[in-house]
Amino acid sequence: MSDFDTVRAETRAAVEQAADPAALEAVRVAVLGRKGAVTDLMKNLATLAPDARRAYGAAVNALKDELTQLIETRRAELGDAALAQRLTSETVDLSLPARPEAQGRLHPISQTIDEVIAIFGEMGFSVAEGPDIEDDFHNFTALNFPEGHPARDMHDTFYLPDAADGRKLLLRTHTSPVQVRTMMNQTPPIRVIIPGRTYRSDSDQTHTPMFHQVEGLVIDETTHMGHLKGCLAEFAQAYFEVEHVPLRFRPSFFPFTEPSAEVDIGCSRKGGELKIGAGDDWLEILGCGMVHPNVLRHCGVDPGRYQGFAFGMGIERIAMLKYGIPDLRTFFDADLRWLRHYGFVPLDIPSLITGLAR
Ligand code: 2U9
Repeated sequence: MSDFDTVRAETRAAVEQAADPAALEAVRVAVLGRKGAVTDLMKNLATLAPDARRAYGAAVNALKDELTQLIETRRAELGDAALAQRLTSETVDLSLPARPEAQGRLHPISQTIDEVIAIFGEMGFSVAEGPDIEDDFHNFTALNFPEGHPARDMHDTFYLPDAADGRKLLLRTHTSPVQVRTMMNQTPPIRVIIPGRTYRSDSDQTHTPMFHQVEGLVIDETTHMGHLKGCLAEFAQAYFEVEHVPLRFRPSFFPFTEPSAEVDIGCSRKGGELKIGAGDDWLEILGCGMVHPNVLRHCGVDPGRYQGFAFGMGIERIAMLKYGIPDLRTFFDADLRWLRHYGFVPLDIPSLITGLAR
């Protein structure tokens, strides 16, 4: 066997045996490096007769190219194999949280608002917002509160100094002025909910000067009380996460709706435990009604063509019922131990598909 054949055969064997890129690199150095086998062959050139040198040199170069090719092919194979191995051994679980569980907690008010938005959002409602500082037109007059109505009284409403243009300014006592603004700025059909802060000069065990409401408004040409009832039934079932919730509509009065009703849901209070959706007891959760024609007129909506329903509920109240929070005033204590107990993990975003709350 010629030296060429020996180098070729030994290199082939070594390349085949090289199990990883480092071993292959060692083979390359041993064969093609400065002190390698091919370089050694080249050194024989000096011992040859001048006319034999050309053929010999060409043969060494051909061998060098051949072995280089061999090594590079093997290098590519090893790379592919390493990648395939990583792809099968390393898996990425895309359902894992991106970060360790957050330390902070969402306040039950924020959580409840997010849940309400998820439910009405699924029914096609948009969320509208408006200012906390209002004027008496949007908060009272447009809503059919007569002059001298007790709700306008200093005792219930936080008034601010009058605006430069003479408007009476106040902290909104309900989120209803946002529906007024929505009707004045949009044309029906309208489907909005308005979650937000409201203010009343009232403070005792069951009232705080600032509290949260969510109100809803639907205006269209043929909207009727059947739609109102279906919408609220759908909401109650989704929010309290029970198959069926009995609803009871009790006649009531609000200046801005006619007819008006207060809505109770069926529950049981056996053994001191509140169960929603079963039993023979009732629990008030919200107020509602058909929007009063005077309100539509004030908001630039033709009551001869359009009608609609509205509803309102207290966020604290529905949060207390769902999450068993016994005392309203603890919502506003900024007590971190309370928040750790009743709060929610920020990235568990409520949706009807993944669930409202964990
Ligand atoms: C417009 C027309 C009608 C909103 C409504 C209620 C009934 C209601 C209370 C629930 C508990 C307030 O937080 S609470 O004290 N709300 O009973 N709210 S109908 O009706 C509107 C609103 C805006 C233009």
